[in-house]
Amino acid sequence: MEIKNFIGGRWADKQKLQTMPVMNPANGEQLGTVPLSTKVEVDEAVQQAKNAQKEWALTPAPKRADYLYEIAFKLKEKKEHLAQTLTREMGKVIEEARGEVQEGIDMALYMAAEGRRLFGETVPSELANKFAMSVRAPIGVVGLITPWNFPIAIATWKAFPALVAGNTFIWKPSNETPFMAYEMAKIFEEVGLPKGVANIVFGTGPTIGTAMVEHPDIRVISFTGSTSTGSKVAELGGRHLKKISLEMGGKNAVIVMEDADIELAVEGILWSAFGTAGQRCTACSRVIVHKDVKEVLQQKLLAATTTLTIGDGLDPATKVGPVINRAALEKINHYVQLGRQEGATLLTGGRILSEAPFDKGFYFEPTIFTDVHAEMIIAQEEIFGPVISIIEVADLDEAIEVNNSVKFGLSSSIFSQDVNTIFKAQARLDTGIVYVNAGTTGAEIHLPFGGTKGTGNGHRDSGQAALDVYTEWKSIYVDYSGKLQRAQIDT
Ligand code: UN1
Repeated sequence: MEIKNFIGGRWADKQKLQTMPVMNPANGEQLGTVPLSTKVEVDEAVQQAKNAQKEWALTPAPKRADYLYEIAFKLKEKKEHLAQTLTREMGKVIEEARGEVQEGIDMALYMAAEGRRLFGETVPSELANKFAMSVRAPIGVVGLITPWNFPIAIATWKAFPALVAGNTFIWKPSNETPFMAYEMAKIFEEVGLPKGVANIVFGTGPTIGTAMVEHPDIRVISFTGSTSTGSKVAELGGRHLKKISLEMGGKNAVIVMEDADIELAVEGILWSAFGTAGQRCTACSRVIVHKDVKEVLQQKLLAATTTLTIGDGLDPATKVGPVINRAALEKINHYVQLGRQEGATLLTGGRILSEAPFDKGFYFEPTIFTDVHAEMIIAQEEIFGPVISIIEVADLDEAIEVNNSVKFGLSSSIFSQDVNTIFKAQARLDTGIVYVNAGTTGAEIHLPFGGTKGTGNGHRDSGQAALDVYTEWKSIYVDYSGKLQRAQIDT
């Protein structure tokens, strides 16, 4: 199937663009092709978005929100089809794919309700007979650049707050997962979203991502992806004085204290480390364990890991699906080799699965390293695959120090039954998300999503915080005294 750009409400039919194949990572089957657009298509999309934005900004927010409700209903109606398509293009297991589509539905409903809120402030003026308030104003045309690991959920975190706030957008999805964007475009068309409000352009980062970041009429870029690309986006965007919202890497840890419920900790680690084959920004890739429970945790974790069924995510028995492509497999393998060279002990896994039935897809065995030191490369850099490192610590202080010793700060977790330990930890873990007695994944859409340090640049996706990315604050003073009142003039 041939995927097409969606620009100004039209499917770009006669495009003479080069294309790239889209593969199913579970079995190498070609699912279709995606166009490799150029600056010309970006310019056209921005023009359409710019024209549409004037009208869209004047449409009352509750009316804009009505489209989001319709989008939510369509997503719900098509949930199973979308989930299957998602598993086919991205590889995650079907129950996770359903969950991801649900995340999109939740986001649509949450932001639709914002249509009747979009709260600003009314405050007293320091002068008599004067009224003061602040409102959220739309920014204009925004650019959304989204990754392959959550091809629909992350797009909805960005697109829906942008829309309800009165912006129009150009969305560049990942080339690995264009089908979810294509399905969203169909939904935008089906609900009758005004032409030009939502535009989708497919292509590579260097070509069309750069064209978006440099385009003078795109005022905001919201990017989720790698730290190296994100810093280029920030650098280039900074030169053009754009608002750049970045969501990048993680090196998330689960801390297991000596009083933890070990069975629960094992379940939490297993799910957050090997779910989505470790390809979540929030995935657990370090286990920081108190020395008194290291042996028992390690044994139970090992036993549980060896029972995980690896395979095509469409098979409901599968617990760990493929990774996205050959390059990802090689990157993971490289880190595993590095871990061995650094002197970590390989407890289980560590192999690319290349025998049938895995030979046509991209499968990596769930892998556990132990006796890892916090400063080893495998304990510092993002691997983005099913690999964890167990690090032993003596106490809570050391656990927190190790957790905070990485350059990222997305998610962290602590398993303990002691309220003092838990509260001390949540205050000192320097991540944007902290879980207590749960793994590092599973953020809910109505809370801010994002991280500190190298994970981001101070912005947040989802929750109320997302509105800050897509709005400008406008302060309005209404003087009804009938005379000139001068503020800050001391007589
Ligand atoms: C991501 O990996 O970039 O919190 C997003 C979670 C999901 C979203 C992950 N709700 O694990």
